[in-house]
Amino acid sequence: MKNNVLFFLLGLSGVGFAQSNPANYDESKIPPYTLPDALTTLDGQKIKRSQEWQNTRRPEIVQLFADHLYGQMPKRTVQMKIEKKTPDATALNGLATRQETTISFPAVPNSPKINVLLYIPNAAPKPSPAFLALNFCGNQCVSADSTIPLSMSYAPDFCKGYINNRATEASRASQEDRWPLKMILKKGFAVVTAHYGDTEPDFADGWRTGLRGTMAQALGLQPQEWSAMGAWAWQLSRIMDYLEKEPALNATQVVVLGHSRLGKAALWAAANDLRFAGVVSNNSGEGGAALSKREFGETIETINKAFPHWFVAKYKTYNANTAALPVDQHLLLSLIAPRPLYVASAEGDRWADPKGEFLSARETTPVYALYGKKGLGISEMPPVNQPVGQTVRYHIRNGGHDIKPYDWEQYTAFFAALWK
Ligand code: GTR
Repeated sequence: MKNNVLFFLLGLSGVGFAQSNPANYDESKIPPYTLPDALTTLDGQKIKRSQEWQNTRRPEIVQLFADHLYGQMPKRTVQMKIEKKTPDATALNGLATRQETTISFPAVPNSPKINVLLYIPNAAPKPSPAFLALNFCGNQCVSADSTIPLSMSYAPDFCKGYINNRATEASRASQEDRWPLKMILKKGFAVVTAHYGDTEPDFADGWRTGLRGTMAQALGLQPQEWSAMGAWAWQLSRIMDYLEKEPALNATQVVVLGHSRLGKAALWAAANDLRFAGVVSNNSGEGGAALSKREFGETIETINKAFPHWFVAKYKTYNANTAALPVDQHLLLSLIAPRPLYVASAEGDRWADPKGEFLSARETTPVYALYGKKGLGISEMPPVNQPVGQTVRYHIRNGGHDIKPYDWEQYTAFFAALWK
């Protein structure tokens, strides 16, 4: 079994990765830590107004995360080609119009193609708000709809119906329980997805054949100047470039959503791209919503050893020294302000540190207050299955590391109430 998968399974089981220090799940053993103040700049300036946040502290924090975790995002753009297939207005028993669109970069040899799958609600008023979320196992995994082309991209060993990491017909609908399409569409939201493997295969040297290797010259970035998380965040923004031209969608109401590693990527995408009108972090854990300095469950060391390509080399210098890290994830979440942000945990997902995800979301309160927006509004974790908060919202549901219909029920209700 490939190392990555072993650690993944250990992670999912909540069993600490058998690293030099087994995972800590005891609150009393959390080392003392100090969180960097969101409203104090590196040179000690106190931020009191939203304009100061936007002009000074916010860009400083984006650069800190680029330097220490996710890498630089390309400044150069590359010409995109958008090829739309003929839509099928009878999809999902007439509930939706299915649109398949391929994004490519013809000027760059061997560059990735991003195959985007959209389901647009037929009954809802147009243009529709949308959830944009990458998938782990190919577009065909989200639905039994047999007309969805099988992904040709690499998928991790945990994807069912794959042989040697390549899709077979048996992979169809393999993760449909994570995609309650009918419920989401009936709430009036479109669903937009693409396979994260289209941009960079998720293994240590996947960058060689992925975006970071094939487009290095075109984008003006060496592969090691950024990370797989940055590549998947870049993929989300390129899809957003396309959605801005999709008349059936309201491009000012696109929520970027991610589960687990794809939640980490979604947060980094929204930190860099203000076109995402809302963000959902579902069990994103270490390097996502959870505070690293708690060293609870998965740690910087364990994630860097299991997935060295997810973050830049600099992040590995904090493996045994989280105190030296000049940021923590509450600052990443603060970059979403003043946009609506939903952070969700699962009671059985100790590896992701639910309390660390809650505390991180809570610490965004002063930043949202600069804009007159309310955050979670409570200091202690809420009971299971009782969502809390206003512009920043949080829930911890029962069950394990996953994205379930309960989660989607809360997300659709949250954004429907904001945008009704
Ligand atoms: C685990 C990893 C977590 C999370 C998870 C997932 O192996 O340790 O950080 O990303 O994979 O993506 O499902």
